[in-house]
Amino acid sequence: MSQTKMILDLDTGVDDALAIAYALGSPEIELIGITGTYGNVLMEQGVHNSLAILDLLGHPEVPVFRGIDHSRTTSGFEVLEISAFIHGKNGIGDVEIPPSPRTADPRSAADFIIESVHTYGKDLVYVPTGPLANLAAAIERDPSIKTKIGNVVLMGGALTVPGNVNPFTEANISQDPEAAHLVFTSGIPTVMVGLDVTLQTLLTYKETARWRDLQTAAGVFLADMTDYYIKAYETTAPHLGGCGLHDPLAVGVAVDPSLVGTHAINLMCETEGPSRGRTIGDPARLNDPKKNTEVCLTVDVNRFLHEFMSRITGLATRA
Ligand SMILES: [Ca+2]
Repeated sequence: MSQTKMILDLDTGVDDALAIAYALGSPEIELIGITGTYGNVLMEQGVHNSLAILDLLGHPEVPVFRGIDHSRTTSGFEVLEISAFIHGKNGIGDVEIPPSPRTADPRSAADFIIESVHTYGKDLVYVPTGPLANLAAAIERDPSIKTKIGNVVLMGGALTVPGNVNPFTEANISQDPEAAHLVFTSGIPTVMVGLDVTLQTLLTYKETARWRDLQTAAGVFLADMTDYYIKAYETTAPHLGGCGLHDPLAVGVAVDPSLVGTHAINLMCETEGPSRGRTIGDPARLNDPKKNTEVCLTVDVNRFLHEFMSRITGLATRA
């Protein structure tokens, strides 16, 4: 089987960690690298987490790259209190795991993205689950990647539902609306896996108990970390009855697009006024027959949950 090459771009919190596990547990995918961004945690903490999680899950061969650590309109970044509440101070539910003896690759995230697009072309899928800062930087540095890359499947945004930062904007997009606008209007092919679908795919203690029962280091880690996240959801969104599987759904869609139903649209991101950070149709390209973005609006919840559990449980049994 020829494997799709995947780069994950992560602000490694709890659901990012589950996205790593989903990718590593998918035989259709070769995870060729993780690029680091900021959001749930500081970029450096995310890189630290990604290295440690890759080692724990039995894949120390996957390189990790430092990325941009704040938005293009700010001089720095501080983790929001709500992010620390949802993901824990260390980003992975305050669960302690051994730090990796490895360090980040010396190349920058943007350089690795550009290099990978030129090496793998249409066989490469890039999955960002934080702000779109690294991809925006890569497009600015080498615009030729826009037509050469296979696909960009991003977790972020909201089209038919309100945002989760305010009624207009979703957390990842809100971290750098200018970067999101640059990506959406660049012509690069994107699939938006936003709150429209990720708040339909929920995980409960029933599923995490299966991982703990494996009695492997990976199984216990995934269960303890995710339980912290589910507990936070009981406070922040008690009506849901579980935690949202945001980032893993983006990996799931990258592996198998038939899990979702999509709407083709040319998107933009508003950068001014109270609706700053809103992902919405671009009126200037309404009549352009070529649509650059597929927005996920429906998801086969049961089939996704089955894929999620079987892939991650399989990986955690071995690791
Ligand atoms: Ca993320």
